[in-house]
Amino acid sequence: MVVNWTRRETHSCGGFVMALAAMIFSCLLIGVTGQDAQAMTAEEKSKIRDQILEMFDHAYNSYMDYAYPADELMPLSCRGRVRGMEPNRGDIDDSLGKFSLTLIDSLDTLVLLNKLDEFEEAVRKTVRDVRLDNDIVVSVFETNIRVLGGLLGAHVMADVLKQRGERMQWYRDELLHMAKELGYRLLPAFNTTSGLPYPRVNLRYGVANPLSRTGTESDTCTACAGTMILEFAALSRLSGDTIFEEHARKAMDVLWEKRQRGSDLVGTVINIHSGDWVRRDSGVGAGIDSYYEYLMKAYILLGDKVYLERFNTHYSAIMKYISQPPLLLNVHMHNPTVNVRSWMDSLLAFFPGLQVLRGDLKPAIETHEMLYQVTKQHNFLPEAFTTEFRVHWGQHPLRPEFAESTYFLYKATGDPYYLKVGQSIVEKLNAHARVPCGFAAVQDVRTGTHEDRMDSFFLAEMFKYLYLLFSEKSQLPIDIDDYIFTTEAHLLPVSLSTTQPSCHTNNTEPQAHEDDLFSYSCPSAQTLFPNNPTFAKTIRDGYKYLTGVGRAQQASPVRGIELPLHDTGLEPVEFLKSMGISLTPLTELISASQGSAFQDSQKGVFKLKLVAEVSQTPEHEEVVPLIVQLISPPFLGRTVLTAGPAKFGMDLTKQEHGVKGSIVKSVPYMACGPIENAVELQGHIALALRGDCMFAAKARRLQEAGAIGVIFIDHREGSSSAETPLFQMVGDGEPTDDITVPLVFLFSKEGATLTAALQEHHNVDVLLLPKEKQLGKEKPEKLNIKFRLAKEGELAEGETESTTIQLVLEQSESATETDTEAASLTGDNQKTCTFPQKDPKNSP
Ligand code: DMJ
Repeated sequence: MVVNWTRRETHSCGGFVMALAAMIFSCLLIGVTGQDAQAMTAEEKSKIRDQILEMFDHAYNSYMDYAYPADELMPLSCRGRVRGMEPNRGDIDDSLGKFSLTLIDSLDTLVLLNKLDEFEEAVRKTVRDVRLDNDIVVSVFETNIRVLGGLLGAHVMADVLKQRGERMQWYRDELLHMAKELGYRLLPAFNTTSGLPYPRVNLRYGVANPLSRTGTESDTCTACAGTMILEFAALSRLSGDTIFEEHARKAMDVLWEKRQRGSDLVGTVINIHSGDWVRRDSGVGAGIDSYYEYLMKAYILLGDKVYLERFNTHYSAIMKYISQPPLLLNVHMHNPTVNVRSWMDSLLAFFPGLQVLRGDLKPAIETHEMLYQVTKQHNFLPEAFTTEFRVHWGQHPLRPEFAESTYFLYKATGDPYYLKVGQSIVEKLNAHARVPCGFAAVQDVRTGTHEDRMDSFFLAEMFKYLYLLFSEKSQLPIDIDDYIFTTEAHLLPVSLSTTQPSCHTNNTEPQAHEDDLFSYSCPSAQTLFPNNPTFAKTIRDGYKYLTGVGRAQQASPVRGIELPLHDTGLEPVEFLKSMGISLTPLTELISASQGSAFQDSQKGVFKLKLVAEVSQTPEHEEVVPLIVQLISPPFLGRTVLTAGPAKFGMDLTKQEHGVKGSIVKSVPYMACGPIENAVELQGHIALALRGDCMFAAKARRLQEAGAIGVIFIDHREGSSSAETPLFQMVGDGEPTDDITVPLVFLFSKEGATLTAALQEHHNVDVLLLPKEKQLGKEKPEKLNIKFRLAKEGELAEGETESTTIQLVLEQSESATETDTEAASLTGDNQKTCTFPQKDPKNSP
């Protein structure tokens, strides 16, 4: 179905976007055939749905049986976590307010999973048992998204059930009253000059009170200040009390005002008094994530187009600087072409889901696929992983973001592939996180060890997204398209946009920006990928073996390595360890796959799996600059482009004369699919655009097509070696020894010079070589000083009595080490010394 969502005239605080969420999904969805996953039958889906229900029961009942009324379950010790009675975990404990956190966070999940008796019972318990006035310091952000959001979502559900006349007839808005009480307990946090909230508040004493034990903080994270609007606006509109929406809106206005005007990005940490940025790194993960999410969703929930326009402005900046498909990398907000770290955090896994809401499917599919490959390698997403997909921080607290994006992508594509992804999440949770008293967080995905922790978001979010993934709309107790998910997956009705808002017009108008396809229209999959029902698969295919998992056996990095000492001694292993190389004995790997053949290893030969993880790869490795020198007429070596090297392929520093060849553009230019101009490429150096798939995948393809080298050109507009430090291209996590051609990287400005040359002259010969070997570069001139003995009679009278040495100065451009060597070899009695002559240009 092609539906164009035409430009709509909405007025601040008065728009009507009730059906927006539903429209976005329905207009994105197309019939999908020919994917790389068989469609699931209704029976298969129903089986998995039952499995999810059983898992939820196991988690929820464990909490209720062993932990309630505590905030969280400790699933290894089968008891509740009560703050102050367990070792302090720092910031993580700030979400524990002695208010039965897990119960409140689970309420609307109970409804969605059709556990209506349990819901009614849980609401009674909440109303009866939960106190919100404890003398305890809590995180404003966490309390808002989990507790306030939980109470509001549950109130909305309770109301729906009551209206149907079957259940909850006793309900008198108690949850809404509790939400309002909590709202008032959070409000003191907004008492700052800027309007940005304090990060913590004492539920009983607020912030300023001497008894509050908080209020000394000066900074907060962007997401902490920018993730209040949905809950606070819903509270205002449901209760009729305007104050909440006003405060949350003000905080959003400040963040928008403080964005970096050049890049349109925001930093990670901001000073709540001055509004100055404290940490200027900018990404879409930890510290910022839900600020962007709430801009988009505030528009959907509240119908105020200011939020959408702000979102669109930020989104363009994200796609320009942070999105480096399939990666999302933090950059410096003032200097956004500079990546500030080489790892990603798992919180960014929500981003493909947000991109689906925006209608930008291609990068969503790409990043999601990358994340899926990482989960294949490590079972779960580690909290942080490097751009080479190695574990940077191995913890996994059962976060739901990957399941969330999987659900959104399934809704948008209808591709059963995403059901398979969902199934793998279910299986991995059961296999690696399930324990007798619930589900335990993973302390380190590399070892699979558990942590005594089951965060409330596991029940609030994970089970909602998984259950929805395998359910038909008709199987749900509510029409899910009438609701928007908060960042904690609580359900707020989009009908709130019709409730007269409490707010004043936003005081900061967004800058005018060029509209693109997505700014005001609903981009259908058919518009985006005309007549291509397998678009999702085609996009995914480029990332299939990103981490090496699943590649055919012959490419497996299992090697036999000859180590020189005894076959039983540990010394070689220890020796390699000391070099930072981890080795896993092959015996641990072969029993399942290769059987006994490997067992009969010869004496003195160690058969090992080379994990090839150099444990301490320096963050700032030295990058040897290379050049692309244009040598054919009319350039004749005068045009020299600075290029970056690769960690694989031919090592150009070891080539005496570099590699020479004429350049040919690869078709397709991205080189992520089959190469169509292999005949033309034979024996030439290929030009390929960065993006869509890994450098190694492109290099392999082009090498196979006959290219003798590859020049990759950055796809990010405006990048240049003058502004961005060179980096080394990395492989795809697989051995890259098969790639033998030289590979160099040009930023887009240098790349444009090269492609312009090619367009104008058709035949352009280049030389790829290290910068220091650049042809025709002025070498320091050498001055030869020669000594010789004067011949008899040559000297003036009176100078003959003793042997005289005459110093002859002779400037020679051509003097070389060979000359020197020749001189000494021939026994010439002229003694030659050389030293560099002073650069005439620098002479006074
Ligand atoms: C949840 O509490 C919310 O999704 C929040 O926005 C960040 N992440 C956790 C779960 O990972």
